[in-house]
Amino acid sequence: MIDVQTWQLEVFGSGLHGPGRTFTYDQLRQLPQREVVAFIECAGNGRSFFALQQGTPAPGTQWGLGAIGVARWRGVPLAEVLKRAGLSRRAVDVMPSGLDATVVSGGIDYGHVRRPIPIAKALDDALLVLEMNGEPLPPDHGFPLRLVVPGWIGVANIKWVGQIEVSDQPLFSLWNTQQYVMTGDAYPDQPVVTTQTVKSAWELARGAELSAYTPVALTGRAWSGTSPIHRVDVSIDQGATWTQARLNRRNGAWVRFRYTFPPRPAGDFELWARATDAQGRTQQPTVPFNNGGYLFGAIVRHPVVVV
Ligand SMILES: Nc1nc2c(c(=O)[nH]1)N[C@H]1C(S)=C(S)[C@@H](COP(=O)(O)O)O[C@H]1N2
Ligand SMILES: [Mo]
Repeated sequence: MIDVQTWQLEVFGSGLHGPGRTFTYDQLRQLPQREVVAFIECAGNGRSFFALQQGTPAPGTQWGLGAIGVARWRGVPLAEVLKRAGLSRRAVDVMPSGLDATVVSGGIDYGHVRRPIPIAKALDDALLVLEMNGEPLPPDHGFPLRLVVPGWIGVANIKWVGQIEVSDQPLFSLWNTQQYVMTGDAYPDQPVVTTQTVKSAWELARGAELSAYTPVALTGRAWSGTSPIHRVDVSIDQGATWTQARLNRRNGAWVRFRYTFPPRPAGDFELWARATDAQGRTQQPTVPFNNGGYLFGAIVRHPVVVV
């Protein structure tokens, strides 16, 4: 665990007027604070479905849909810290760096986990958080300081931040060149992964048993990296017919949906939930493959057994 008596945040780089500056933990706590409810979701959430549903496995942790969490985060807007460090109008990229071990692969040391975000996002809603759900950040989630980048993939949300580089040139690290980039036949331009896609998940075990000839109240969650969820539709006949689910009040990061599974005789069924966000992005039956297995946003076929 990092000792806040000796820990300091160091802000430096060519995107600042002067030499930059450091901030102690207490100094950060005295700056203006803001709160946001945001999910942190790994870019690889849902990766196992590239194999399960599309027959094209992607290497890496075979996540189902559990690589996401939502919390209430409180801290200092990154913009406030950058301003006080002497932000220049020439700044283009802002790159926080973690104090966890450097990453060594194939004999090469790639340095600390770090990944740039563009200055526009940095000044918009990126938050240097000190608290999670009303308490100091737990060690696992980045104590003493973490960057929360709402709507962006997990790795943008750097934990245990010790340094922030502000640059007047684009910045590169392992995490926006070799990793977290869309590669494969469908992505000749190899775009860097930034925002999360639209997804939904049932709050139900895969293969759960439902009672025959009985209506069953089911729930799930839907979320999107770029705008609130607008609607969720459900199919239990492989997309032939759809029923609009009811949406609870959203809490800023995801929304719970409700659907009543209708009376059915015994047999195997698949629940399909299809979320659509306010920008009209909607879950599709399949998604093009990418080598990293990122952003699996297709409709997930959730098996249930009526008994
Ligand atoms: N310093 C640092 N920050 C990091 C990581 C890391 O390994 N080191 N992992 C990233 C990835 S890949 C994800 S998905 C999220 C996970 O956040 P959580 O542990 O709070 O769920 O943290 C991100 N921030
Ligand atoms: Mo991740």
